[in-house]
Amino acid sequence: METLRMILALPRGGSTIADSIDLLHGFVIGVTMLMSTYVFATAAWFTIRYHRKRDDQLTERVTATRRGEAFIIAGILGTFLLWWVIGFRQYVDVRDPPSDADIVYVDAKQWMWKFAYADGRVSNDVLTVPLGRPIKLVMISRDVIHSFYVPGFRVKQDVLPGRYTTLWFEAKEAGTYPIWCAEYCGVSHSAMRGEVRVLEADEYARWKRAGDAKLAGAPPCRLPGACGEGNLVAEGRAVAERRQCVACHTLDGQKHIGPTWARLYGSEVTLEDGRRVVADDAYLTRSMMEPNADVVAGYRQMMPSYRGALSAGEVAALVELIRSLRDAPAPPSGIALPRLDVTAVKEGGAPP
Ligand code: HEC
Ligand SMILES: [Cu+2]
Repeated sequence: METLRMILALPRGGSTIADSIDLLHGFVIGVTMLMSTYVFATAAWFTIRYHRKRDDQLTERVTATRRGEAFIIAGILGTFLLWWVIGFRQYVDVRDPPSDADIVYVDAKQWMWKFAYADGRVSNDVLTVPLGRPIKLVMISRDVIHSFYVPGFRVKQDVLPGRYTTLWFEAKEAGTYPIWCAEYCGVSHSAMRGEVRVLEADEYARWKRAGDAKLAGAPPCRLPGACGEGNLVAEGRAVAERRQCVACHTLDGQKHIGPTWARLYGSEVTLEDGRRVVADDAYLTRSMMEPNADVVAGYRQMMPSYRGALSAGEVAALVELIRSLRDAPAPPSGIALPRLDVTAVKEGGAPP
């Protein structure tokens, strides 16, 4: 396996899925090489064995037995199906992030990667993550299609303008792993590089503390309950106020013009057309950008579209806020709680 990795010039596999991906990769290459060697050897042998010796010589009639044919068909089909079974299981692993993964928001643009962490930290081109923790990236592009590729982790995902895609990995070895953009995206495409820095737990804690000192200078949380939850959540509350989301949505579980955000994240939502969808990051962002696409059952379509109106950072903050409310306690029934900011918004009015 190690030799094959060297021949193919692959970097060491630093993520939990890397070894199984390499194993399938090696298996496919091994079988293909073996089969092509067999085909070429047979061709060479036939060339010698059935070489025409006289001008009027006719080739012998060669027939295969039924059993031989069945064996070959079953063998080839079986091999392909085996690849598929292994590959499908890996695909499910790669596509399905663990539910406790830490989320990092990725904003790609010509020609850099911007990372926003749940606690309010941001960084350019360098993604710092702890060792042995699943990390889920929620990614969007500001301009053209990019592709987030970390060869050392054996993961790659297109990053599209106007649509959120996700990718997850868990590093199993500390170190730095190069990030490449794997989709030609303009003049400096080849310079669109970054790196993932994987730190051991104590080093990561030190890195976080250094960042906290810097974040201490950030504006304090203005809303009750936001303090101590991490700054992106506080930021989300500020954005929800500023953008008047709270004119229609509550954070405390009460129904208003729109559905409440409490316990929304990860729940199953029934839509007007009968579909049931899970409220994940992609659904939430789509709800903001294309509110007409998934209208929640029991509500009128009156939410304005925020496409182009919200920056990627604001969207990340809003999603993080909604995520922080997933375990919010049920509201005391029948008692109207004071709401954050009740501002009358014209029906279907444009966002301020
Ligand atoms: C004019 C009132 C109004 C405003 C302002 C508004 N929304 Fe909505 N929103 C709604 C209504 C009504 C629905 C339910 C119908 C639908 O899905 O379109 C909804 C649905 C949603 C959903 C899906 C909720 C679910 O239960 O599945 C999300 C997420 C959402 N809004 C986020 C936002 C964000 C973020 C903002 C501010 C940037 C915002 N909304 C501003 C009225 C509003
Ligand atoms: Cu790119």
